[in-house]
Amino acid sequence: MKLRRTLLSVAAATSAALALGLPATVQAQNYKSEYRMSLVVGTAFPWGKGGEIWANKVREKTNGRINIKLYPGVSLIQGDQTREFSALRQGVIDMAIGSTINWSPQVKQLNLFSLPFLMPDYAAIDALTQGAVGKEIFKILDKAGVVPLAWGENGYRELTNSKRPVRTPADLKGLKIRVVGSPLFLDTFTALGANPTQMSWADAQPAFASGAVDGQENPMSIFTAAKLHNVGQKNVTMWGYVADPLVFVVNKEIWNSWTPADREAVRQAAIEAGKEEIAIARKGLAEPGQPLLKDIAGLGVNIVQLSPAERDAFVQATRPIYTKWKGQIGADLVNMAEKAIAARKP
Ligand code: X2X
Repeated sequence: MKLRRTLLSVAAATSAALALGLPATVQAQNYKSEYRMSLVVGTAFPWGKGGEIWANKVREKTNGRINIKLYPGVSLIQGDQTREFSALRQGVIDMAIGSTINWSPQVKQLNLFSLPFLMPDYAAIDALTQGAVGKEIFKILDKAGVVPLAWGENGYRELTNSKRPVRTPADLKGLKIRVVGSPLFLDTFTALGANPTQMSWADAQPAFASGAVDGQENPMSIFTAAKLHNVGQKNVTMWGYVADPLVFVVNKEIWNSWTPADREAVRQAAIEAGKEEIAIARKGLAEPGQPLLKDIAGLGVNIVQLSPAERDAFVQATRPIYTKWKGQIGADLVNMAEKAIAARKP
């Protein structure tokens, strides 16, 4: 009886607070003491730094009402990054900064960014994420059951291996290459004559160390922070074949449990953190001379820069895969992306 009366009075106080527009602290009693943010990698990486920046900004802007803890290594789902989107939808994860690659098994349109050689430069990525294509993808994510707030970036995924310099598709022949996520990657590497094998990031690192796989593809910011040169990855080919943007999202129920003012604070924090994260991810790579590559070469890594003709051989070899997947992703969306890229400003 006593409990019931307490509950009733709490309910009465809450509705009175809502009606009167009382300070959010009164409503904050429905809030969780901690919200769980999923990430594949930690704060040594631009991606994880983005998570830290987002969490700090949210804490500041909500006066501590929304308190976020980072779970790197996709530890809430035992490292299985391709299950992250489902876990977000189900509420196992409250919020995340996720790669388009890891969510593409559930949201097929996200394969757009993994179409080989769609985006020739950083301006092309921006033309997609910051334009109509980005808005369309957010609509799709919203329909799929999460609240998308902002874009970040993992980066251009370059090819590395322990065996030999790769300058032509023929050089890739027979190399065992670890890939993530989507069957599109299996198709791309098979078309190039390699022997692709799908595994999580958690499983990949020991596999490089033991030599169970020869190579992989990841942004150079991941290469340096994970010290892949120490696990045999001594050959890098700068081919910029795909880039994976990151998306800042919140679970729908969690989102709806917050006051409108707090939702706006979380959204603003995500937009600001996304911009900062993109700048960190591009550091040393987007500026002339790409100073990060000099640092990497200094570690005894051989970096292959392709001539336009050499790069074109990879483009041609993967063209049938591009065409096949254009149909699977949706020709309208891919056409929209191609047009946005053709019209991009440098
Ligand atoms: O697993 C990868 O390769 C990584 C870390 O880049 C992603 O999560 C897409």
